[in-house]
Amino acid sequence: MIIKKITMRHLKMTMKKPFVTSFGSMQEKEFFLLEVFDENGNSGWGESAAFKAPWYTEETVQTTLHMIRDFLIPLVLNKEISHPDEVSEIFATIRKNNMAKAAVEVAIWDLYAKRTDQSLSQALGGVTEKIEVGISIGIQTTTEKLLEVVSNYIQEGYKRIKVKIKPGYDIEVIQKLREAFPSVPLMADANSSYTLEDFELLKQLDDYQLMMIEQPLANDDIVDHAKLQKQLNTPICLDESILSVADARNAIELGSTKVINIKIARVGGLTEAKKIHDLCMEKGVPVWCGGMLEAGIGRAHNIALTSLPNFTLPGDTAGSSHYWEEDIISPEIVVVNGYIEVPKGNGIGYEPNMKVIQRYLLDTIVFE
Ligand code: OSB
Ligand code: MG
Repeated sequence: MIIKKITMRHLKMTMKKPFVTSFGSMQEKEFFLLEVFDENGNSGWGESAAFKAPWYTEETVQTTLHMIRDFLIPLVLNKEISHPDEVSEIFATIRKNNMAKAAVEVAIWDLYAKRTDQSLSQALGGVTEKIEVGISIGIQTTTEKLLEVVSNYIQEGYKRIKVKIKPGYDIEVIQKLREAFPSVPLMADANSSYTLEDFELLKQLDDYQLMMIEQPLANDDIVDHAKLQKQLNTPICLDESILSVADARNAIELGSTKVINIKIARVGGLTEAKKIHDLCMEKGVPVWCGGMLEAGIGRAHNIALTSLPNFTLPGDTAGSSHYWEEDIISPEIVVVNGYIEVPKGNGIGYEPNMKVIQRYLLDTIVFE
């Protein structure tokens, strides 16, 4: 296929409620939609994930714009690409900037699936017809409020509960949750807010049968995580530390992680995500799909990826209505009894809803 034209739309949406982590509170989501056209007028869609501020990785909305517009689009525009796996090779001359790369790459995957008359799930080698859905809950104002929120999600059928923890908001919270919900699949995400000096505290988590603790230590560490995992019964799941299949291999070999959270954006696209999935499968390390508070296009890509066989743990991709009054795709993504059905239509299997997109649109750039 030849990439003939790319439309880059800048959107700003407001979430139903703020999402609070150890870094602060987020309610506005600004991102880009990439629509990539081939020579026959087919088009594929991608959504960028970086936030306004560089608290999760170093990328931001503005760095994404710069990289996509000035470096990545010129590398693919009017180029012949026979398979989307080639895109990450073309982008390899550009260091890091994984979220910018992923936004373009996933659009080319969708385009490829549509051209070849298959669902994105099929194109990736997906095997499951429905995926298990967990929920990630931000920090709440009081523990009572958290217990109430968790109870509602359990009643809605979510398959596992993930709560954010940080120094000063940890053991007591987990203890109260365990008391109230003795058998619910429960995990905690620290987003790198501890160091090895907190070992005694982290060790106490072993008393609460957590499925895993996500990214307790530094975002760029695997050595201290290995030391911690040796002393901890609770499995460690790395998120921020894994930016590539090479990182995954190193972390597994070192014993730094027993589970991996795969986010398409963090690892630079679907080809790299699939490589990490395949490596983990070979090594007996289960994976699940993380989230970036995406709108519908990003969610659709997550769902297709999650249909691969080693995604054996519930992911963070909730339904559209969890975050949005109205999502930018049609139909919206719905969770039924804790499952999302993997769409069978071509490509991502959801249509961009142009009326809704128009409402949130700040700006459009066309490259041809
Ligand atoms: O660490 O997984 C994370 C949200 C923003 C940034 C990082 C993370 C998260 C979440 C929520 O946990 C994922 C989601 O619901 O999309
Ligand atoms: Mg995380």
